[in-house]
Amino acid sequence: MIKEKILVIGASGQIGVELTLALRKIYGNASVVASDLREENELLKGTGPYVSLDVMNKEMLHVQVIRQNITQIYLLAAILSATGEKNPNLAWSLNMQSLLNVLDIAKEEKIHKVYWPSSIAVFGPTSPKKDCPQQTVIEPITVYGISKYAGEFWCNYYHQRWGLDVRSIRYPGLISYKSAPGGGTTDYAVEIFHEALEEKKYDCFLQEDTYLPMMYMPDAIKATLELMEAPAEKITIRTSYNISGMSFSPKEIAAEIKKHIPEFIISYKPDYRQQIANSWPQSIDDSVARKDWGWKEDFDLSAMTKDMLENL
Ligand code: VAH
Repeated sequence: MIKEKILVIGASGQIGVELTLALRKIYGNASVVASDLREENELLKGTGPYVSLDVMNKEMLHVQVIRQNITQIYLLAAILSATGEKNPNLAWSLNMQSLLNVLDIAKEEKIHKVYWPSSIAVFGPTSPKKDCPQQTVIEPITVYGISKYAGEFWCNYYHQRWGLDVRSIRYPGLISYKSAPGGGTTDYAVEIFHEALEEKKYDCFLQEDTYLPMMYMPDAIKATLELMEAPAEKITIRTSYNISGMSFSPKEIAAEIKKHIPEFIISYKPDYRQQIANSWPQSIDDSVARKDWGWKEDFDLSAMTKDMLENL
């Protein structure tokens, strides 16, 4: 059996840290090369090899893939929805060129598998708000959503045209205690825990009744690994899979936190991110992922809140 050697690009980010640690548990520390433009995240130090890598430098990336005998690539580097609206050209350039660099090198070096995350941010105001299906009207209004939707079709193209085994998941908003999120509209759902513990209060940048699809990071990591380990013949979606964990509003997560911190109070000061949130679905239909590769979430709002507060 060929020994797998995995390159994680964007390993110091919110998903990258936890995915790198999970992959090292499965494949062994030395078999998972973590890389990022930023310096190594504290949680990764001492757990395996780390290289400084700019995914926009295609030649450098190609050299690393050959030199390290890479057989799988996880590309997690991206500019998210809120930051992307402040710098649309950079968001488009980074989110698209990084993917095109990886897909092209993966084709040339016959990489066994590629993983690239999309997002429920691909859906726009004309998509169904409740139980938004895998296939539906999809008209994103953020640069982040546009880049993720375009990227889905590039993944599908490389699979159809050259047989590249590239797989993808449309993540909901992700909540974790190990690593900070970076520039997303759903980041309030992480900030609120830190503020509740430190300040016993939180000024939320979304309105109280803003329902959004969310997921606890352990479930997102589980889904990613289950998708990547599923037999290729079970994969019927080569753009990107809808998955769902839970949906909640700021009011609901605040009420759940108050069960543990009774004195916690929340106030609402919506900003430009409210318009982004309003354009997304409130809940997602993930029946195709459940059928194709047995997806099922473990955490609901109550279980996540308990686990977050215990670990922070
Ligand atoms: C963002 N956390 O807020 C990301 C996510 C569904 C949202 O893609 O931009």
